[in-house]
Amino acid sequence: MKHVLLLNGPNLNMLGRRQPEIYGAETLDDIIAASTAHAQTLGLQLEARQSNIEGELVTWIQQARETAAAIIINPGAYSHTSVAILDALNMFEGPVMEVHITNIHKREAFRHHSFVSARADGVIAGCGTQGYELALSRLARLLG
Ligand code: DHK
Repeated sequence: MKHVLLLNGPNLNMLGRRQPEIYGAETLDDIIAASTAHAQTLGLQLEARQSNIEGELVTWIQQARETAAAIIINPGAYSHTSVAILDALNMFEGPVMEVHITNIHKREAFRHHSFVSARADGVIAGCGTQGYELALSRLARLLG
């Protein structure tokens, strides 16, 4: 089974309690459970991690070079600031899908640019938490 690393960045551990009118009522645990089930139907094995710390995300991406066939990442606010996460992803050889729960292009101007998009093979924004399942379906296709 191909291994997919699902990374969520800062404040996404607060989903369900964090501005639910913007981010929805589902918790990160709900998302991970639904994503794990969907991954199984696609013949993929999912490993989910979340951190509020940029360097921790960078380290996990570096380690994924040895352990994962693909990465799904919602970098949270680091999307808009982190060259370090972009650099780490540029060292990863498999497909990368970038997910944003909200449509970042419909929000404040500072959310319109994502450094990660310069590396991502696909970007899903504004599909709510379903975006994670869409990303998995795309990866199943890309991984063949
Ligand atoms: C999540 C965040 O935490 C924000 O900082 C981004 C993204 C948008 C999301 O839509 O999932 O700007």
